[in-house]
Amino acid sequence: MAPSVGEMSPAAAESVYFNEYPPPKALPKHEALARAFIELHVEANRRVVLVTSGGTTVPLEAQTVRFIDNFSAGTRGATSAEYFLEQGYAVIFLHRQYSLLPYSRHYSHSTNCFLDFMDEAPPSADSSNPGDGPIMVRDEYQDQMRSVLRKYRYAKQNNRLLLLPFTTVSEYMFELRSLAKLMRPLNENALFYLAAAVSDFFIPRSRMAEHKIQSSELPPHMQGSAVGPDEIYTGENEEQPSNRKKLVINLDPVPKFLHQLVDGWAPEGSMVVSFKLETDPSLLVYKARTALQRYSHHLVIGNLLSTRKWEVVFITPDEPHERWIRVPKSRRSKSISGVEDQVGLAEAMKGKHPSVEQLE
Ligand code: 9Z3
Repeated sequence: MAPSVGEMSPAAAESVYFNEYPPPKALPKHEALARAFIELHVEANRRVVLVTSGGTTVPLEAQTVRFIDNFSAGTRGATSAEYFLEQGYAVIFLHRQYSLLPYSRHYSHSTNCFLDFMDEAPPSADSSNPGDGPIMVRDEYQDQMRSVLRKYRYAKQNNRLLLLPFTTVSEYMFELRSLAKLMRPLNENALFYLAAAVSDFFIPRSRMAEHKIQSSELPPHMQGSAVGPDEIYTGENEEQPSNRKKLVINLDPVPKFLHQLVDGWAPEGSMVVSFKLETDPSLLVYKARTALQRYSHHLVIGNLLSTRKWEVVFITPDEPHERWIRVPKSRRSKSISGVEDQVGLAEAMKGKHPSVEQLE
C-alpha cells in the first residue's frame, strides 16, 4: 500500500500534498498584493511579521456543505498584530475569513457589538431635518474609540497592514508557503508568528466526495460521486432501520510543514514563533518542547484552551528554557460585556507591567 503523506519524507510529502490540491483561486491576487507590500517594506528596511490567525477547516466534500473546524476566534492573532504594529512592524495578517481582525475586533464581536457604543444625539433646533439627530459614539467610549481609530487609520494610510483571508487547511498551507518564499528578500527582518489553529487531520483530495454526502440510500441510477472511492460512510443505523446510514470519516494526518518553513521556505535569518495548544495541563510543556526541537523554531508559546487568555508558557532553546507569563486577576481587562480579553496578556508579554507574575 502506498504510504500516506503523514508517513513520507518531508520533501516527498510536500510535493504530494501540493500536487494533490488546486491552489486557492485567490492565491495569485494575494501573491501580487504581498509582493508589493514586501517590496515597500524592504525598501524602508522595516521589519515584517506574518501573523497567522483563526482556525482552518477540513472540508468533507469538494463542493463543501460540511466541514470540520478548528477552535479559534482569532483574538490572539488580531491582538498580537496590533502590538506588532505599535512596535513598528508591518503586518501580513493571514487569517480565517470572518474571524477577528486587528482594531475592528474591539467592536465586531457579538458580545462587543459596535451598536452598543453608539447613540443618537438629540436633534438641533436649526437642523433641516429636526426629527433626526446625528449618530454619535457614546461619551464614555469616546477616548477608547478615538485611540483605536487613530491607530487603525495610521496602519491603513501608511500601508502597514495587509489582510489576507483563508478558509480551508489546504488554502492555509498554500498561502503560508507562498508568503514565506515571498518574504525571502527581508532576510532577518522577517518574523513568523503562527497563532492560527491548524487542523491536524484531513481527507486527502483523492478520497473526498465531490458532492454533498447523502444520509440516505439513493436509487442506483442516481448514485454518482456522493462518496469518495474509499466509501467514507458505512453501516446501517441500528436505531433507525430505515435507509439512513452512519457517517464514518477516515482522516489522514496533515503533513507537518513547520520544518520546511524553517528549512526551505522562509528567509535565512528569520525568526519563527509558533503556538502550541493543549487541553491537558500535564502535556503542555512536553508537547511544546517537542515542537521546539522537532521544527527548530526559535520560540514555542504553549497555552491551554481554558487559561489561554491570561497564562502562557514560553519554551526557548536557550536559558531559561521554560518561562511562564501570567496576568494577575486584577489586570485581566474586560470587554464591554464583562468577558475577559487578552489585552492584559499582550501588555504583560511586552514586560510593561512589573506586577505580572513571572515564574522562571
Ligand atoms: C494557539 O495556540 C492560539 O493561541 C489559540 C488562540 C488558537 C489558542 P483565540 O484565537 O485562540 O485567541 O481564540 N494557536 C496554535 C494552535 C495550533 O494549531 N498549533 C499547532 C499545534 O498545536 C502548531 S502550529 O500542533
